[in-house]
Amino acid sequence: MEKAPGNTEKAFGGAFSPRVEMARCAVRLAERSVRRGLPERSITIRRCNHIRSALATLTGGDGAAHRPDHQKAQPAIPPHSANYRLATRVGVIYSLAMLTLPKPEVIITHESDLDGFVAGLLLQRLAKQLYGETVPLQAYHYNFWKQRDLRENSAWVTDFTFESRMDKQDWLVVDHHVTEVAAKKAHLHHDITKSAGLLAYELCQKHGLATPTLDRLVHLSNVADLFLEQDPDFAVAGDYAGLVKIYQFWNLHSLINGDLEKLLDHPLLEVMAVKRRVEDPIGYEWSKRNISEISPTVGFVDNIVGNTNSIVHQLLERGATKYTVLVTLFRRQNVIFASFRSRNGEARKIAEKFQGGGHANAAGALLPKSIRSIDEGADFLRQMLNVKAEPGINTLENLFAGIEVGKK
Ligand SMILES: [Mn+2]
Repeated sequence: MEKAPGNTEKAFGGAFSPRVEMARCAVRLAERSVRRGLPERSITIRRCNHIRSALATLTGGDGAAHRPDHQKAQPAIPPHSANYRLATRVGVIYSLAMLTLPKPEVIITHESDLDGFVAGLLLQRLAKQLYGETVPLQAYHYNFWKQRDLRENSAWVTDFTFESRMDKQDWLVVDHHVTEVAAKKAHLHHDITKSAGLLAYELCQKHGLATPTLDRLVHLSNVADLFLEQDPDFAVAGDYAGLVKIYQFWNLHSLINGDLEKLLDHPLLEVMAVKRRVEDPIGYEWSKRNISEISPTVGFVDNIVGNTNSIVHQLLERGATKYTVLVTLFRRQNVIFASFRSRNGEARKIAEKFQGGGHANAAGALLPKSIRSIDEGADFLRQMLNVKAEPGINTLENLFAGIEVGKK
């Protein structure tokens, strides 16, 4: 039986759900803040999240599923409707929260993958749009980032886990890693269901920087970063992600001259597609026969050809190994980099023992500089992960810290 629409239902186009209810509350909250003349900065992370959800609902993001089919093709919200005015109002408030930030002294991103690459370049473009200047971009691997002193008064950080040391006034953090820390001073644009690139792009979209080319690139990067295997673009997305792995962050940046659009349909993707078709099956078969024990649960996958990421993923998915965490090693600028993968959430825990980080099932760490080769790297991992508790050496972390100090 049809229920007569109440005021709320009228205001939100007849759709009614807990989400719409939340959106309505968020709109009230935001409007109240503005009426009271509260500074925009007082719109905290929690409110920002509510507002973002409210916007998604009002602009038909999630509400679309509840609408009858014949309405789906229509614009999400008709201009001049109550919804349109509310959406505009909320959008403006959200933008104001951004505009109260001073120009960042630096934009910092994660060096090791396409997501960091896309997110960093998008934020740089957003800063250019807002402040008319090119803000320098810096990229770090986890280990260096953890040691970096956060001296800037204002900065934007993306694709790094939010930590309390980053909770600074005039700092914006755009990230998707799980965090226990709530932002009290910093602006945090956070959602674990989206890649950092997509979150950065959402901010760009609010400032009129969306283009069909960027839509496509951000989609591909998102599919690759979140490993959305059901997406029809999954294989191609992997080719894009491979570009950063094969050619590396700053080389790729130079090749496209920092112009993200040039990445779309770049001729090097042809190389990536051939590598995927020819190298990956050969690499999978070879690696499957070359897994060695690091600890009872961690296996080291040797890899001589093919996309390591996809080979390791397939080894885990197909249950081709008894190990629950697989580690691969590769050299970057004379440092050995360890990449950990799992399906049971153990990968990050292992990476953290080596001062690294990342996602629960996909994490990485740089090994100490004294480790010169892949073989030494495997031995080092073996030693560190098989340390028996001895008096004086309480934890693996202490042992690792000892090695770092020893170098100085
Ligand atoms: Mn990421």
